Amino acid sequence: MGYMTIDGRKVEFTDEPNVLSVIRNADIDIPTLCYHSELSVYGACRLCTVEDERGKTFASCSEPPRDGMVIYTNTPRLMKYRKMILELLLAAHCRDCTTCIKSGECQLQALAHRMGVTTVRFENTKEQYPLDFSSPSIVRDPNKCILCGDCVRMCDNVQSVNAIDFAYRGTKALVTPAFNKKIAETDCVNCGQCRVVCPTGAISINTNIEVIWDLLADKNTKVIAQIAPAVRVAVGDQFGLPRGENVMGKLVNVLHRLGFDEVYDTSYGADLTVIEESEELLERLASGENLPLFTSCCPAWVKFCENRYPDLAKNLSTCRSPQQMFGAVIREYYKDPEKNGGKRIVSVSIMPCTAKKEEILRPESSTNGKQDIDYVLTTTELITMIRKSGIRFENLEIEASDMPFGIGSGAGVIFGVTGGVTEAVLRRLREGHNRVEMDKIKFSGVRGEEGLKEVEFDYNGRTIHAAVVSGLGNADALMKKIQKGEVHYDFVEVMACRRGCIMGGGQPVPAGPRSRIARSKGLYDTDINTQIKKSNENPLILSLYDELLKGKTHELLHRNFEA
Ligand code: HC0
Ligand code: SF4
Repeated sequence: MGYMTIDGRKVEFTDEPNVLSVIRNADIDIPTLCYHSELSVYGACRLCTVEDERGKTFASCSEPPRDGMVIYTNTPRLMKYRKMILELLLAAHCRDCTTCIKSGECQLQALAHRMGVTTVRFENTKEQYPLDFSSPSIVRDPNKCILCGDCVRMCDNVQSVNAIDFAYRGTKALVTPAFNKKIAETDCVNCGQCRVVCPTGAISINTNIEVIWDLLADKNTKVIAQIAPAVRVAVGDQFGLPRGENVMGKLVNVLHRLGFDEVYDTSYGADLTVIEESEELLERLASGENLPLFTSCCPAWVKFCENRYPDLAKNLSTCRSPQQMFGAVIREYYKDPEKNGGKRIVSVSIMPCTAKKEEILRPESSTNGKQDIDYVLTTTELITMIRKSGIRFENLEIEASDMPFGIGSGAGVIFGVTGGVTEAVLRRLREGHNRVEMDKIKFSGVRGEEGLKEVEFDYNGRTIHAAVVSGLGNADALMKKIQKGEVHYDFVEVMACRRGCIMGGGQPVPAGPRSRIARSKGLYDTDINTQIKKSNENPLILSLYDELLKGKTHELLHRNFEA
C-alpha cells in the first residue's frame, strides 16, 4: 500500500499493477487504445501519458506505482499531445466513419470526439490493402488498423493460436497472417476474441444481417430461431436496462415482431447434449477408452484440438453442440408438411459466438447432406437489427418461447458460463434434485472465473476427476500436461473464450469486469428461478426421445463425419 498525488489529490493505492490503474481507480478515465488489463502491456498508443512534478512525461500503463509519486493527468501540454496522437492515427486511417460497421462502437472515433479533434492536418499516405472476407466469422480491414497490437496479443499470448502478427516496419507496418495469407488459410479458430479487443473497425463480424432481412420478408419461407444461453444476458444494457438482466422474454417478443415464425431456446438443445454426453462419459468410464472425454460444444476449441493435438482428437465427445443438436431436431420436425405449411424452412441461431458461423459449415454439421442450421446471427448483429427496426426493445412485454421446444432447464441455461456444462452433467449423474444436492454441486469447484478449475465428484463409489478450462491458452497448457501424462482426468470441459460464451466473440463490446460479472450472475439467477434444474427432468426432452428421436439418436445428435 502507498500514496501518490494525482492532480493535487492524495490517492491511496494497494496492488494496482501500474499507474494507469491507480488513476482509473481514482475515477479519472484516462484514454487508452492499446491497454487491456488482461493483455500484456504494450505501451504503443501513448495516450495514457502523464506528467510528473518535474515535467517528465511517461506512459502510465507501463509504470509501476511508487509511494510519494506526484503526477498530473490533464495539463494543457498532455491534452495537446493526446490530440496530436489521435490526429496522426486518424491520418493513417481510412476515414469512412459514417458507413463503418464499427461506427458508434469505435474507440478511436469516440476518443477523437472526446479530445475535440475536428480536423486532420495530415494526408493519408499509407498503402491501401484489400479487405479479407475469407473467414465466415470475421472480416479484416487492414486500412482501419492502428497497430495497437491488441489482436496480436490476444491471439498469441492469451489464446495461443498465433494466427496473426506484425509484419514490415515504419509506414509499411501491418498486422497480418504469416506470408500475407488470408485469415481462413491460417490456424484461426474463429473465436473472435481479436474482434472483441480491436478498438476500431479493423476486425469486425462477417455479418449475415442483409440475407436475414430478405428471408424475414419472404412469405414462402418459415424462419425458425433459437437463442443461445449467453445472448439473453448481454442485450438489455444496450437498451438502457440493467447490465446482465435476463431479457429472454423480450428477445422472443422482438424476434416475433421482426418476422421470425417460431422462436426457441438453445437451452433445450443443451439439455439434449447433457443427456447424450453423460451417457458417453459413463460408456467411456466403463470401457476405459479415450479418456478424458473432452466436451465438443465449443467449435473454436474443437478446431484448436484438431489442429494442435490431432492425436487427442479422438477424445472429443461425439456429441454435436447444443446448437447443432437442436438444428437437426428442428430440421427433422419441420419435414412434416403439416408443420412446414408448404414453406421453405430456414433455421437461424442467435449466438454470442463468431465460431458458430464456421461450425454450421463443417461437414459433420449436416444431416443427409443438408446443413442443419442455415445462418448464425451474433448478439451484436441482432442488436443492430433491433435498432434498425426502431422497436423500443426496453418497453417490450415478455413472451414465452414457442412450443414444442419451449422449455429449457436451468442446467441448460448455465452452459453459457465456464463450468456450466460440467455442472449440468454433474446434476444429471447425481441422484436427487433438492437444494442441498444442488448446492453440493455448486460448491464442488465448478463455478468461478479461473481459467482452470479442478473438480472431483463421487459417482456410485468411484471418484471422477474433471477439469474445467476457459481460454485456449489455458487449454493449450493443460493439453501439454495431459499429453505428457502429468495429469489425469476423466472429463474436461473447454470453452475457447475466457469465462465462457458470455464473453464470446459476437457479444457487444467493450465489456469490462462489471459486464462480465453481471452476465454470469444473470445466468445463475435464471437457473435459480427455473423450476426444472436437471436436463433429464425436462418433460419436453423426455417426450422427444419417445417420438421424434426414436431410432435416430445417433443420426441427429452425434457428429456424423460420414455425412
Ligand atoms: Fe454457447 Fe452452447 S453454451 S456453445 O457458449 O454448449 O455460442 O451461450 O449456445 O451450442 O447451449 C455459444 C452460449 C451456446 C451451444 C449451448 C453449448
Ligand atoms: Fe463460441 Fe462460446 Fe466457444 Fe467462445 S467459448 S468460441 S463464444 S462457443
